Amino acid sequence: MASSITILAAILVLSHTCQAYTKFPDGFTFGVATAAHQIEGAWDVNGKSENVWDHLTHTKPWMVADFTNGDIACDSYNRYQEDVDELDYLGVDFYRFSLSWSRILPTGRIDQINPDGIRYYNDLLDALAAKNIEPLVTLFHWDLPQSLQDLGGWANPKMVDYFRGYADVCFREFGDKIKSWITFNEPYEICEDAYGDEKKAPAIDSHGVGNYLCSDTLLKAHAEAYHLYDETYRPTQNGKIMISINSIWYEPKDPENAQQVTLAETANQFKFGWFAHPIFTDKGGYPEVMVANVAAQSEGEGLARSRLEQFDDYWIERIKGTSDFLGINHYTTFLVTGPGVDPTAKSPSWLKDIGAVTTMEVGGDSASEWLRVVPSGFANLLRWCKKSYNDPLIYITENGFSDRGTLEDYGRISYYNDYLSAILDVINDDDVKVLGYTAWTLMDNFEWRAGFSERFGFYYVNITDPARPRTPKLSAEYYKQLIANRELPQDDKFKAPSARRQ
Ligand code: PNW
Repeated sequence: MASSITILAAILVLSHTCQAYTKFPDGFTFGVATAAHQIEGAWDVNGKSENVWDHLTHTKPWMVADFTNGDIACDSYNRYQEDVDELDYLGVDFYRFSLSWSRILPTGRIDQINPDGIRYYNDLLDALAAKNIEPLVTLFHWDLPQSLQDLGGWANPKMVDYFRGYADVCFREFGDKIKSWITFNEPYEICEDAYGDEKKAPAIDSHGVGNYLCSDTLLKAHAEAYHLYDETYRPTQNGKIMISINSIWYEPKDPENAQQVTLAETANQFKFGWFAHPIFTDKGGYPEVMVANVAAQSEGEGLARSRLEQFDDYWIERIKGTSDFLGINHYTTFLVTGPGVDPTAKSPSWLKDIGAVTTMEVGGDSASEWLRVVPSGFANLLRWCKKSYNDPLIYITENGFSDRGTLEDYGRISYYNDYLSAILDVINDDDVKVLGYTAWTLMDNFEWRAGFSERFGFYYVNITDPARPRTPKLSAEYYKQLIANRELPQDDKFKAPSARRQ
């Protein structure tokens, strides 16, 4: 008897571990994402002013790997109908794109509204509506008007008012057509990469200082835009508004090593928690370990105050709860190997403040140095978000894979398949509430400082041809079939020839 129970239990465990879910729940939605500066081009056309990426790429062209820029990009300003036709071909439920602040408000402020900017986005929104594609619209995807950067950009507290003004114009002009808004795309990348480092424009590199000034302003600006929408526009427009936070998920290299486990948690608090803790926890404010570490480091540097200013009670309350969903952008996982200062860390810096050494030696590779293929890390991140943030409703607002631009992109298909399978696992086994998924990206586009050398698209874009022809890759067929059937495609044709059944 005992042995038959053991056998039964073994069979159950075995069937459970072997089980791969393939079917998405009813109501789960699929989309693709882009961002204005990465696709639109027309950088100085019809009233648009210079943004920080125009400025960086024009004044320091060597800062982009292949010396390309966003001047023309995919020419979506002129070819948006082609974009919509491609979206229609894929069969997506929604399209995530961003608005160009400097196209709508050339001074950055509300004193001057550019009618052509309003027209352009209305045309795009009408073209989407004609195909029944829902817009999911990001207010800020990194392309700050240069005039506002000249005043200090996100390190200037006045930006709270400027952002609120810009959001107000967008809600008023487009709110009848847009029911889903994202305030900021990836605050970590904005604050750390652009103000604490020079990985993104405006490349201020005020490590350990500018990054924390930025987060203070950005979180307040986010909260003000949320409350403005909630109080003034939601009653008539009935939409939703959220923030999209990027995570590199950190795991201990050795899960049995208690110190590595603790340090991985610290790293996740510094990365995801920096922006999620103030918004999605009951307590609010920055994560405790972050407050403590930066205070200790600052003291060691002989400073009278911490480089990380804490929010006062007013702002803690004002920021808490200001996102209808948790938007997650996720690509990759790093491993924590031990305590200490990462060899690449500047002093002072966010990285040094963490106090952990990490390695990217995990999973398969991509064309992007930072992007390792670790689907299990995605599942762990999602479980951690459920636990850490009161079981939030989650949208995956970006996920994707880079190569150098092949049409038979088996690496991309296998990445999507394995990361989507990780989502199905946590939905089914852990009741994580993931409601929708956004693939990055519709077509190869201006990949910031990597230019066009790293390609993430479902469509290949030939940037040497002025017509910017777009060609669907095999992954486009994969995603189309996935969306049509709401199920992970099993066909052999989507597997690399070496992985096919004989
Ligand atoms: C995102 N990471 O950036 C951006 O939102 C997109 O504009 C960009 O094109 C896309 O991902 C691909 O890079 C990220 O280090 C930057 O984990 C860095 C990371 C993730 C996303």
